[in-house]
Amino acid sequence: MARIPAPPGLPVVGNTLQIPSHAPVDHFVKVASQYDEGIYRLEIAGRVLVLVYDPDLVAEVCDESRFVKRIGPPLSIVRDFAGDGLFTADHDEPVWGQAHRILMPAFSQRSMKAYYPQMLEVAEQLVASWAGRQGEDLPVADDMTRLTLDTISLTGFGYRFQSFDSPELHPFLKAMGGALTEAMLRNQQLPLVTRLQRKREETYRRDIATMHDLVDDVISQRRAEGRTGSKDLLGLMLEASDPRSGARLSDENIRNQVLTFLIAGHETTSGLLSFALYNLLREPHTLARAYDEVDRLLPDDEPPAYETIMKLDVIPRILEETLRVWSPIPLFGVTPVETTTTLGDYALPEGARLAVLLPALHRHPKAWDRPGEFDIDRWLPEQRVAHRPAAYKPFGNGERACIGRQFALTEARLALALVLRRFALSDPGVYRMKIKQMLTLKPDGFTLRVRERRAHE
Ligand code: MNH
Repeated sequence: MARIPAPPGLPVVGNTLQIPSHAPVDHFVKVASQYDEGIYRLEIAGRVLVLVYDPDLVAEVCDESRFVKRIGPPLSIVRDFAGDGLFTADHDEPVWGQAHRILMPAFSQRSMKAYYPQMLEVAEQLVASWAGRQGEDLPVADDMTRLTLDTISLTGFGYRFQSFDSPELHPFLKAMGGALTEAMLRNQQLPLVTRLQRKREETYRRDIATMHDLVDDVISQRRAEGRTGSKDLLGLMLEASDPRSGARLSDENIRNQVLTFLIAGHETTSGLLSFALYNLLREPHTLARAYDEVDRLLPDDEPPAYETIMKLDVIPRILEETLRVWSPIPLFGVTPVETTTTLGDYALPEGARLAVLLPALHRHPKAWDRPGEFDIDRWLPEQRVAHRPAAYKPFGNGERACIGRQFALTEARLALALVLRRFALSDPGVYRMKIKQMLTLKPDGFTLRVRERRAHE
């Protein structure tokens, strides 16, 4: 048996103080570059965390008979506000399976087609907003957040944020940012220390209350409308029952799911679109191919049909390659089941939790040629078959993988297609990538400028 390599830490606090609490992943990736083994361990606030990024070891970690999703830090902290919603439920919590089975139909291809008119409505608001701000420095991540928040709330719950009507982001987003950042911080604190921070605790509780108030507003608005038979997420949650057990979701669980979807359903897609635009500005050759594609498939000013968006080929490959190079969710955690004591040749420390470290996995030289190069042709069908399945996990793994994958990709394809059909993009300064982490990753302070590609009469 081999020992898992470990950077030296200090007595009691282990590696905790080495990890900058506002940018833990940045640190994890730096350390990863020092361990070719593709695995190392850290001790954070008294717990052992094993980081894994060797593609063969990750393939083992993805075996769901040996490793499962158990909620521990930081998701146990997110559970303070997302409760037993899908993202923060344990794998053996019955309500996870019930909600999963009730909601799956809402993520079928047919459902995507049903959401499409509303996705289009919001994407057109983005384009209209940018058309009115040509030549200005546009805050990319903020505007992508407006797009994705409005899209999930309108399609999922029939609720309108109308974010493009306001120069300020909705208070929900500030509360969410505060709570997620606090969860990240607490992840590295001993519980005793957390308890001593009275002021922070107050702010944290206030942020959670702000989010819950919004959720209650979403639900009560639907109840007031008395709209029954609606097949959107909220309609299913209020009316459908689990096909296996016949169980209905409790009011408390529905609240948790609504908040879960409001957060999980926008934050990551916003990151994906922001990173995609960043990549396009740096890859003029790829950008030119994307322009060619929209000019060919969306030749006029008409709103594109769902079928047209499904025919896109270059834009989806831009999204896939963006998710390889910049995954908005940079890691996901698993726990060995009781009978699992080893990984590869390594003995797993008792009680250890594991995390698949995506930035290091997605650029691992064992799995990827020219890993640092942005190359959308890796995703051509004939090249794709050669990929190792475990070397690309932007949506997580197995039954706990992302339920919103098709939703995110449909929404992102449409938004990029509409933006590229209308605008030429340019970088006002020379933006240097600076990651902002609030559990998920986004480019911080990234702006771009647009001007119309064709004259509109
Ligand atoms: Mn999503 C789980 C990435 C968009 C709703 N999502 C996950 C996981 C990853 C992930 C990774 C697994 C986390 C874990 O193992 O702990 N999600 C993404 C990315 C995008 C994304 C990279 C966009 C790009 N997610 C979306 C959208 C929605 C959504 C859009 C909703 C409409 N995601 C979820 C939910 C879960 C999840 C809900 C939890 C699923 C479960 O465990 O049942």
